Amino acid sequence: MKINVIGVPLNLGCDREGVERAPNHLRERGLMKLIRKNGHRAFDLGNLYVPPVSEADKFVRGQSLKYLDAIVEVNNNLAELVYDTLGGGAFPLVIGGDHSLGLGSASGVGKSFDDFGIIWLDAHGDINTSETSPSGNIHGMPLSALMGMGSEELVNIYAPGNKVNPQNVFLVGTRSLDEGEQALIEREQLSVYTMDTIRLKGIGFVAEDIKRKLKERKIRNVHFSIDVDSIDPRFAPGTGTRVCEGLMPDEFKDFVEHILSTNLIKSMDLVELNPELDVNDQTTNLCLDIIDYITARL
Ligand code: 4U7
Ligand code: MN
Ligand code: MN
Ligand code: MN
Repeated sequence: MKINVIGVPLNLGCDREGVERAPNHLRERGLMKLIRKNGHRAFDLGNLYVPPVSEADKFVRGQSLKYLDAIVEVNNNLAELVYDTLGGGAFPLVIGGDHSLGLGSASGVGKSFDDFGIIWLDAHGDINTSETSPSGNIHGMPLSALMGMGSEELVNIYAPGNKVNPQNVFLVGTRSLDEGEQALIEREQLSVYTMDTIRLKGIGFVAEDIKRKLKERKIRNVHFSIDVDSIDPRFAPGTGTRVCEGLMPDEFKDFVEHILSTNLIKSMDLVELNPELDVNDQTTNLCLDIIDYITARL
């Protein structure tokens, strides 16, 4: 398979330094060699340009969202690059950076296919809106905007309106939801597999349940967005928004195995690795191990 690696050194969505260094850090630790070892033709498309910002850009036009203009700009470019990659028959592997990049990558996927689903593996829901967000950080809002909710400027990135049908969105590993996010889940009847559900029924059951729903809804294309904070912080301390009681690395792999076996996964994000917060490169090594595990199954 042809795999295009796209680095997105973006930290404006989490408003904290360190995550922007992850794409180069992973490259320096042998990212491309690892993918090629698994038999792929891998191309490094480099890092997307992130415009410099000042404190004055933090809240523009009275917005409560931080660095809105720069984040819209980066995601618009990312969407086009993902769309071109899919059009060229390649698999986009998007390396963050913070999770606000999910807006661009999934929007690019949305333009490529009539119908697609999203699996969002994350400790958080990332479905806040400008009204419900306790932080103003856009990395907590991408999934709601992709479903057409929240700030118009986020909803209309790359193409006007919502990109994905809420019925085709699957949240997995969830264990930290804000009040407004819980209300949205109930209102939209979202498919959410919390850590409680995973502990109760097992990760294999959860994966099979998602596969069944994808089949039922005749979804042929899925974007897989992986936030490293889905994994328990004992194994992945190098991330900005740690939440305890997360996935064990083996559960993570088990899930990936089930989901990749469908051949429905057409693109992927790996986000929120912060090398500055890491302990002896433990999270970096885990990310490399994850990429190895995944690309061996693509
Ligand atoms: B991540 C948070 F309030 N919900 O909106 C928010 F807890 O991409 C965290 O999943 C968001 O890491 C985390 O700021 C976003 C907070
Ligand atoms: Mn996230
Ligand atoms: Mn998260
Ligand atoms: Mn985070």
